[in-house]
Amino acid sequence: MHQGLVIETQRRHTVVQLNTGERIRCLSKGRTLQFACGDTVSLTRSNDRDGVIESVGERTSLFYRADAFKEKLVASNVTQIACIIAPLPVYSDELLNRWLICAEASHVKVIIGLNKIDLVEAAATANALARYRDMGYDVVLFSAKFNDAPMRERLMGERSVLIGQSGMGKSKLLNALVGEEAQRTNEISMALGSGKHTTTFTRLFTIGSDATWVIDSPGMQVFGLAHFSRQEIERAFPEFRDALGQCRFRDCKHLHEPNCALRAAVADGKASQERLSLLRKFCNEGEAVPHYQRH
Ligand SMILES: Nc1nc2c(ncn2[C@@H]2O[C@H](COP(=O)(O)OP(=O)(O)O)[C@@H](O)[C@H]2O)c(=O)[nH]1
Ligand SMILES: [Mg+2]
Ligand SMILES: [Zn+2]
Repeated sequence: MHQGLVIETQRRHTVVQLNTGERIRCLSKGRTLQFACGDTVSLTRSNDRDGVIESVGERTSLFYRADAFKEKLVASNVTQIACIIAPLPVYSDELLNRWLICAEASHVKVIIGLNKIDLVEAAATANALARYRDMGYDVVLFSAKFNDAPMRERLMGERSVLIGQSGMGKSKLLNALVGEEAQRTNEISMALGSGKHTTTFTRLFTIGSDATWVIDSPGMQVFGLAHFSRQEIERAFPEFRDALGQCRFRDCKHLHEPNCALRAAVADGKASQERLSLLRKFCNEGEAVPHYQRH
């Protein structure tokens, strides 16, 4: 039995890097065994290049999305979620909120990276992000093309996953950090002919010493939060935290109930109506699904 780190997850196979640096293309033993980039796994080798993943080690964190029908693991054992957005193409503010909430509810640090600040349209986007700064989030302005330093600084020493819609510049940032050369050395993907420009799979790169991880993921247009309870979702909104438990009714859904502390927070200007609407929406998603098995 060998131990290794999952560094690439494709639809049909997974690439595991052994401590020796060797890369093994693996199939999973059973359909129920789920893993993601960043997982430590035990595997048996079938030959020089191939193997079978037998089990997954304990995790310090797990970042994944879920709807009523299925769940999709994104990254394991990360210390930080880096949400990457850009002025162009237009990003989805609701998706950004989903990542923020998922990170909070998963107890993983989260930062917002606004890429392409070389574009004139970036000024308006930066202004729109001020409200996230007010909530306490670190909003990092950078340009993967011309100056990645502000982002690089946040990523060094952390184990991060880059999350974002397609076209935001995640792969460009990764290129700037590790160099295209390093990415090309992943001969297993090359052998399978996945050298396309759009990222279709998740892959992990280490920078310098192995302390720094950057995981690049494919663009995500949906991100379900069905695996979190109402309480977990509510607590994931920092600006509403003081108001939690202060509503007149214990089971307040923060809709039309009298003396709702969350609605009062909005009326007092401590929180926005948009975020309260998102809170209600995300809570309903979770409650549509009775119980998810926790990983
Ligand atoms: N102007 C500008 N374009 C960028 C920047 N970063 C990435 N791009 C462009 O945005 C497009 C999408 O980048 P890519 O890294 O593939 O995005 P991904 O889908 O998030 O991985 C490419 O055409 C990049 O050249 C930047 O800082 N400034
Ligand atoms: Mg990409
Ligand atoms: Zn309420």
